[in-house]
Amino acid sequence: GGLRGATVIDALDTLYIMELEEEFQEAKQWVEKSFDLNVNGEASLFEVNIRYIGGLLATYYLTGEEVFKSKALELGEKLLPAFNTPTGIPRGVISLGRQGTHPHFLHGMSWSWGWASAGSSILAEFGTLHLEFLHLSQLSGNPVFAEKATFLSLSLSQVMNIRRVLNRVEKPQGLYPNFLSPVTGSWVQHHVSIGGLGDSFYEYLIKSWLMSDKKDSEAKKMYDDALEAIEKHLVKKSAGGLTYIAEWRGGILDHKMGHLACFSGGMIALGAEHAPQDRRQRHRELAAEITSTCHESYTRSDTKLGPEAFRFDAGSEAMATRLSERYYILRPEVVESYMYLWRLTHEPKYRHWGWEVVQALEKHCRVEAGFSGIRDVYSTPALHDNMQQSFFLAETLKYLYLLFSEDDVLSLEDWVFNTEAHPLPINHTDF
Ligand code: DMJ
Repeated sequence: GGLRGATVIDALDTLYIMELEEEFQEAKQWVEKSFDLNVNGEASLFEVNIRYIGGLLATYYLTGEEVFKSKALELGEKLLPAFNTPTGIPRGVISLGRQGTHPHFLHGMSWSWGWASAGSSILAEFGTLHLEFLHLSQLSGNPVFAEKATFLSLSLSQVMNIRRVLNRVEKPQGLYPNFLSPVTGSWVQHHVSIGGLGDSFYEYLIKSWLMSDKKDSEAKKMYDDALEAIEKHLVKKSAGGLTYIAEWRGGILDHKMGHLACFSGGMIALGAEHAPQDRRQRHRELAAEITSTCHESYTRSDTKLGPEAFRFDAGSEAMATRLSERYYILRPEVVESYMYLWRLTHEPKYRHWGWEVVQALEKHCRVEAGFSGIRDVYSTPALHDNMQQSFFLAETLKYLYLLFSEDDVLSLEDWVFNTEAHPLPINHTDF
């Protein structure tokens, strides 16, 4: 059961941007003829939103072809039952099949991840809906979709409600913990991370403001305040002079940075351009330092690819210390930061660093059928895991391509990238 074709949908806009016309047509035909939304099984609200809806919306905006819009709207409807909770904070998992006979499927089922503490919802999941849901809601206003309009306008109120809950709840030291109860609206555990479980929540605050053409000042304030708390409590410098962002567990620091957290170099650089004068230079430097630390995590490995997590303790700097953290699954975050830093500074080192990654991918990850993750970045010849994650085509290759393109290819003035690197247009006119 479940949705199929994640790689096809995630790759659509990359194929289009790279002008791979034949492959794009083949993928489009698959969407038209074989992408079946009436399936049973369960799905992650977050993943469906960032990969499928994000991919379809971006491809619609790039090509203007209706099929991508209508599939995005249809899928959007299927996600709404997840919001049926006492607080309106959605749960992480939804069942895709129609439940009961209600025409609007509002009685669909949703539940929390079994691994998330005490039935909680994850900050990076319910906090990463805003960009896509705003576009869904805007598109559903089109008369062609009149029938769906009232239903889909719910998408706007749902994400605004999430923001209300987050604004109201007390933040320990101004920080946002990763687990929130969808029943009570309070935090379930005090684990704070700019990497996994927290990451894209922060990203969507600054990007919501940018996508609104700088009108959504509430999102901007939340971003500025959150970054201030992060700077104060989580940003550290190692003995060897590397800046990193630690994790926080009930007040105790874990001196670890996940590969996922490496997106923050790009995010902070992007935000710095719009930071209050007194912080602008500091944020630019912080972004550059974090990106350089993430680059170190790559250069210190034998494959020149970075581990899933690296630490700054027990004499280690920017290296994985646990066997279980040595793998690389073709993740994009480091090249994502190179792309932003290149576009914003034009310092050639970012292109050099990106080229090192291209070479390492060719050398260690290329296999007959595509590219594969590797099990240990510190050992050669690399052992393949035989998986090509869909974000490799959606993000890693797209960001590398943009790193070596002119600035007007998906200009940062006109587009924001969702957390899966799908470009969504900035609203230069009012919604
Ligand atoms: C992607 O699906 C998205 O970037 C998400 O925000 C985090 N994880 C992966 C890539 O590593």
